[in-house]
Amino acid sequence: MAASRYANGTVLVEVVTVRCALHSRAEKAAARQVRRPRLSLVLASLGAALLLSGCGTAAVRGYLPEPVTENGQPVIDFWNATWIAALSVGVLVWGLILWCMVAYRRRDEDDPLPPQVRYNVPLEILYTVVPVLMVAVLFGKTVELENDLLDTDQAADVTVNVVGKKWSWDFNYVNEDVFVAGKRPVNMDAGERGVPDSLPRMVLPVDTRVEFVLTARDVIHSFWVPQFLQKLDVIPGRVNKFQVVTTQEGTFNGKCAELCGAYHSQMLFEVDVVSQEEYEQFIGDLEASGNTGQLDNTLNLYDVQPNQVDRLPEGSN
Ligand SMILES: [Cu+2]
Repeated sequence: MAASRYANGTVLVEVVTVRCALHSRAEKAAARQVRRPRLSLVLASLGAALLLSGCGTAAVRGYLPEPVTENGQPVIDFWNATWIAALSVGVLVWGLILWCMVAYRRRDEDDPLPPQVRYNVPLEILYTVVPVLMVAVLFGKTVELENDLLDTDQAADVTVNVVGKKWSWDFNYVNEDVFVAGKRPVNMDAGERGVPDSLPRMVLPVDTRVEFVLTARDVIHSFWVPQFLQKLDVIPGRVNKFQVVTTQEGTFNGKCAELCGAYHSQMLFEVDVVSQEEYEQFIGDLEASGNTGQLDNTLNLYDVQPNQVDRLPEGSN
């Protein structure tokens, strides 16, 4: 033993020092044991609070609105996959930065400076190729999903020609040959704000494939029902389309998502998804009130472009 080389007094001091060290290590370990349950308790309480407050389901869908069409879930899945991929890259990069900062921090013996490394070709090729591949995969997946969302090959049960106009909407029910005419929700002379009662109302049957055919009377608008988790521009002279399958009854807000002028923010509408009977009742009411025929594209400021005419539903102008 090294201690045997010293006088008795020195050995005693060393034994006391070792005992103290052991003692303080045992104290620290005990303290850690006391701390551990507290930490797990805090995490468990946080998790429970999150679930009980309803944040759990919102978090599962990446804080997107609750979907009410069949297209919703694929959009949520893609959104979650995208941000998880982005966060993983972020965590990796932040981790590497912190590790470099700690492991290669300046030390006392680094005077003036340690050897400097200027470049590393294999590493640079790696961190160029990997992000390019990741962006390519994200791009490919985006195109794939977008193609699915805009697929209109299947025959729809209900076709609605949605017409955007400053600052309201007309809805032509193409097959039923009835229409809803949106009134401007604002009295511009009096400066009154729009009220929900005056909003145009689109009624759709539940569990039904609906095709929206989008046209504009004047300027560019965008047809957006947040709970559909997709939106599409409404462009003068063009005919844009998409389909949804309604999955849930309820009343959902719709709005214009393209700045289209002074009262853009009041270009609102309401979507009511109802039972088949209620839908038929709604169509019957429109017929009874004389809203028959179509508010077609002859009312637009600009003609539908010749190469777009084929995209209009049969019988529409
Ligand atoms: Cu608009």
